[in-house]
Amino acid sequence: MSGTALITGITGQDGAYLAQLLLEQGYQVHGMMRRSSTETLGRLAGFQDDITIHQGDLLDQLSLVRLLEEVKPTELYNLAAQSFVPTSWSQPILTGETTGLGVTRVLEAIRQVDPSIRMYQASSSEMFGKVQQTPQTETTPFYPRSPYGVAKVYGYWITVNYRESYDLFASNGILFNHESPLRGLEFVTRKITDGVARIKLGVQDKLLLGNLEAKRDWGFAGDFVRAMWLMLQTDEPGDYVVATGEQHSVREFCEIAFGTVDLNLEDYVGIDPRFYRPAEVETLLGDPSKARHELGWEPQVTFEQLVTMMVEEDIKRVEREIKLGS
Ligand code: NAP
Ligand code: G4F
Repeated sequence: MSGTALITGITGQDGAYLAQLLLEQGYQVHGMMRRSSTETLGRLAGFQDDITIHQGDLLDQLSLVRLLEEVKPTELYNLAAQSFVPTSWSQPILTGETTGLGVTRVLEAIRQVDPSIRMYQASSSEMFGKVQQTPQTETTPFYPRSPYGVAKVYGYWITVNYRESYDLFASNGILFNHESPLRGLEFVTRKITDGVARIKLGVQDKLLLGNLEAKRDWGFAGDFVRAMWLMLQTDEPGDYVVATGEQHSVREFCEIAFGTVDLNLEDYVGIDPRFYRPAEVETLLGDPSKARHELGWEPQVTFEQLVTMMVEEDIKRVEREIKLGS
């Protein structure tokens, strides 16, 4: 018998992939979204009617308590966050309130309403920041490099603390970067694939980026949400690194993306210092051995397949936009 799942951050990239996976597993899926004056459910197109959407906000404790009382979830996936690293320097307090303290609000709501709810916390490889060892594992010390990373470290430890203090089933997924055609346009991978599509179709001339030498361990979001679900099906809660174990630079991502449409990045990519960060995470590489052995998790989509999939989907979307505009 599958249960009832509540996803905070249902309107985001991971919310959409996770909701689809849980529906396939037979769950009743509920999603929390914050009030907005514009439509934010676009990523749920095609299966939105199968999900029950509720309003709520990580900044509002009462809304979380009410939601848990109403939905009575067996599993809660806390994906909501201010998740864009550069914004965490321009809005550090909002980021701390949402991405950090928001986790305590969710844990407190669980404690108050039903301590048997299993909780997944969306922790991040950004916590490793200025990396203290390579590859990074569950025991690598954290050294965050942005207000976002600092807030995620708080969210990680408050999850561990509530597990140890109150015996909650609360697990952290330390997820490395994961991307898809549903990725927000401000993140570097999607900015590149959207730029490549626009340049190929003649509606953009240049693509301006920041640090091309930064290295990330990039995977496919559809693979990574499977690890989130597996973490809540174990006998005991725990913390897991989820990564591909393979690293590429932003430059390499660009080379493959432009290569997919027979263009050279040198002809189109420019550097704009506005996209450099006050403190950079230069390199991230995860060791997912624990997730492989204890969860049986393996990524299915390769780096090249991911880049190609994103470029192809952006080309289709930009073509549709051009048609609609003409
Ligand atoms: P995303 O696309 O930016 O989605 C974030 C979600 O949080 C959106 O649904 C957003 O709602 C919601 N949200 C923001 N502030 C909120 C608030 N105050 N109350 C309620 N909801 C709020 O992020 P993602 O890529 O899906 O990532 C999901 C989670 O995993 C995040 O916690 C992120 O930090 C973490 N993570 C992501 C990665 C990655 O590579 N993608 C890696 C490690 C960890 P709106 O639509 O209204 O903005
Ligand atoms: O795509 P990004 O903005 O992702 P970042 O900062 O690694 O954070 C993402 O992954 C984290 C997991 O490690 C998540 F926790 C977080 O929520 C988010 O999903 O930037 C990746 C790299 C950076 O080193 C950045 O300096 O790309 C470099 N970069 C170079 N030019 C750029 C650009 N990043 C962006 N966003 N835009 C550029 O023009």
